[in-house]
Amino acid sequence: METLVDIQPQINQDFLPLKGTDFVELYVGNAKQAAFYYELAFGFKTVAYAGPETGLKNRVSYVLQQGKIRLVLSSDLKGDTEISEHVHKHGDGVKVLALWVDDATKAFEETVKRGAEPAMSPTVFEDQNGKVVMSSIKTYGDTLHTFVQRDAYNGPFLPGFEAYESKVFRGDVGLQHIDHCVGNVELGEMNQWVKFYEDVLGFKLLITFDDQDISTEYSALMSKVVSNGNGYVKFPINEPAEGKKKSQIEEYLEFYNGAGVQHMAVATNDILATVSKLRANGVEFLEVPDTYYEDLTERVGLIQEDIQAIKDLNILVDRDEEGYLLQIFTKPVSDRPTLFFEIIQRKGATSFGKGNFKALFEAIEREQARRGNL
Ligand code: TYF
Ligand code: FE
Repeated sequence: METLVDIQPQINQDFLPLKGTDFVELYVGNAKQAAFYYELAFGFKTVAYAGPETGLKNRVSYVLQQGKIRLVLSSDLKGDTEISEHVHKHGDGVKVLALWVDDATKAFEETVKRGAEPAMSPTVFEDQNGKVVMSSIKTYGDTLHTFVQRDAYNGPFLPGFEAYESKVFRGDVGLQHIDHCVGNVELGEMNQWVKFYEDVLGFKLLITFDDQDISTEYSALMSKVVSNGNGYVKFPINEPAEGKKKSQIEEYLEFYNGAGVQHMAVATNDILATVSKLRANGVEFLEVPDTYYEDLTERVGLIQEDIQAIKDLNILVDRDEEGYLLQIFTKPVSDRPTLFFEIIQRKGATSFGKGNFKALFEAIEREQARRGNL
């Protein structure tokens, strides 16, 4: 006889089980140079390539890896692809947040049945290394979620890509995996995107930050974090809120020409080593004033790291009920004030650094003011 306990897991069965983030694809103006930057500055290594040499007529992609993180950098070759249109409108930016699944056909059918707008119906890609099934749905702005089913594939990335010997790589910086990817959406649209992740992808609302939590003297934003069932995939969604001056989210929306990925948070096991290497490589970070560190111990209690080293590298610290976290934010990685990176090390904490919002947003606003956009 089946008891309620036995059938419960079936009733609650996740209709979209995710194994993690498969890759993040950026459409960029010059993938060759962008690959050089992500190798030498951020410690990624180019491992696969597709382009004219492999049979692609009008586009090129470099696949870079560090830890479990895979970045794909794609460019147009002739000005006649959706890539050049995307780059013209948005500048360099994230096109695809790809999700690793066991069944890309079912992922497509279940999400489209629940209201997702299709971008690519399930398609089999094959080469000598096996086969991959992929499908895509649309999310905010021009961004896509691509479902990747790769259990029958054993090649360097995807069918059509060949292994690439990097001549540029000079060592990693200890980045391990993607912690979360944040989207900025238009004023008033945050809740409908949260509902999209809840209804269409079966995500759960994890945390809400209202404008009281995060308004500074100048600008404000609201943010809600959604997570999938196993917590491997977390997507905070930001929208601008009324402030005294222009919100950092409005600045993003103006320069990106709409909604898109604002930051990718990448995790390390040793943030002191990682940030030292990134700084030595020339990566620029937001700076908080020395006063941030004056009451640090009172605010977060004892931490294992040397406070002086944390301060020298300008790393931020926050604590929640479960532990603490260390984080730091790069300046935008393109000329447009759009995409940036967060480096994060979690020591038990599962939150997003709310205790740092004021210092962080004031640092962002100093940069906004320097750009004349405040
Ligand atoms: O992902 C988060 O929620 C934190 C905080 O413009 C944050 O990293 C939120 C908005 C923002 C920068 C950081
Ligand atoms: Fe973040």
